Amino acid sequence: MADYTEMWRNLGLNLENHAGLLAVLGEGYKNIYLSQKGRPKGMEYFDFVISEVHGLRIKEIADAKKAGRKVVGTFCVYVPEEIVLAADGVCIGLCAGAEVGSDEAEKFIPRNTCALIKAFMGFKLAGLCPYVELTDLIVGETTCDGKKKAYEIFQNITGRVYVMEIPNMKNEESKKLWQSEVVRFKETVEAITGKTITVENLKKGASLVNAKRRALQRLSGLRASDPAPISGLDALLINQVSFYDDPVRFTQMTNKLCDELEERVKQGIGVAPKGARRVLVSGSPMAIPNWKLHSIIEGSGAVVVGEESCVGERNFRDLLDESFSTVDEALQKMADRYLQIDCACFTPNDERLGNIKSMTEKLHANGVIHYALQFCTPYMMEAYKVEKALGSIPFMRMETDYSMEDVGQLKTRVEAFLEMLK
Ligand code: BJ8
Repeated sequence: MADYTEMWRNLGLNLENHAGLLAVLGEGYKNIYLSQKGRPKGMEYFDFVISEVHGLRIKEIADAKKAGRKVVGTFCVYVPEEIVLAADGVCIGLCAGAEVGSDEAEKFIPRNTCALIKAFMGFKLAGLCPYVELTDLIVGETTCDGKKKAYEIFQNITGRVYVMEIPNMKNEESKKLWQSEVVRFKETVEAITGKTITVENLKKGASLVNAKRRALQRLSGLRASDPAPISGLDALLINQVSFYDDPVRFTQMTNKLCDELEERVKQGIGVAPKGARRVLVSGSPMAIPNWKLHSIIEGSGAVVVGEESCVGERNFRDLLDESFSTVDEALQKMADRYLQIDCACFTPNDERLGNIKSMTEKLHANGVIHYALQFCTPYMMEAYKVEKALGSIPFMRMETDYSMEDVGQLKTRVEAFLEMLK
């Protein structure tokens, strides 16, 4: 990696702590990722992205900013990326998946807050997140209570938080509210970027994001094969990278990897033997570098074949209908597309139950592990309905955080669960 110290200093990072973070991340990646056997060659690109996640990618975004482009940070898959791209903005995910800066975060938010919220606050407060420092606008949303209230504090800290109001139900009144929120977001992005969003650039944005979704759908489809041509860990990583990377390059590299996976499927090459136990992971999102559950499952000899999660299927399941001819029509279609997302913040949320069942069937999963971050009430609560809906399909509920303290205990539980799948 080149020397980016000057760039990090200019961004106001805490250089000493940041060096420590990169060292831990590098070591963790080596142990969890690079030790896997039989990885596809196409993963080299994603290894490179990770090695440069605070380096080259940050430089690219900083260069884009110098060239006049605006940077929009998001925390949720309800935020329409197409609008940001239509205004020639750069859209990046800001969720964090490591236990960092918790002491700092706990000065502002309660101890018993979900790890994802604590981490994004902690990364900023400890001076460890170059992405947040590059943003011109940080988009929050009214999903769970923890996020909603944390954004108020994040606004005090950063001064550039904008919150989209996401309804809790999907009735006609809620739809109207959401449509008006999509319009308000478009106007906000226009104001920040100084660019008028036209139907032509919305078409361009829609086609970029749909191409990315199609590549991820293709990857997901290939994981249905037995033997699985790619590990769950690698597929999770690709989904995590989709929130950071340049969308055109990401799509190209994911499709290239899928070409290789298709070849593997034809030749019966897999990362685990044919007949290995197959697990679907469902629930709270896993932001980078949260690889904990996948590494436990795959370290126990099974393979993760899908993620029913926002860092996974929920992010790319639905395409945007590109057959619009006016800005209003595009925003309408966008509102419809995004409101289909089945986050547990909605009530009722029965679509999610059907989606989990159909993923289990399509991906030939032998069982489902429902993953909720501790204190993530929406997903913890919804686990009950998921278990009921799955009927006789083996199911395990797991609640954890980003710490490594419970790994031994979780491993024992996962191994016992996998025994049942035989
Ligand atoms: S659409 S899942 S990205 S809100 S894990 S912070 S829910 S307490 S992240 Fe999410 Fe959008 Fe929904 Fe997806 Fe709260 Fe739960 Fe923490 Fe969460």
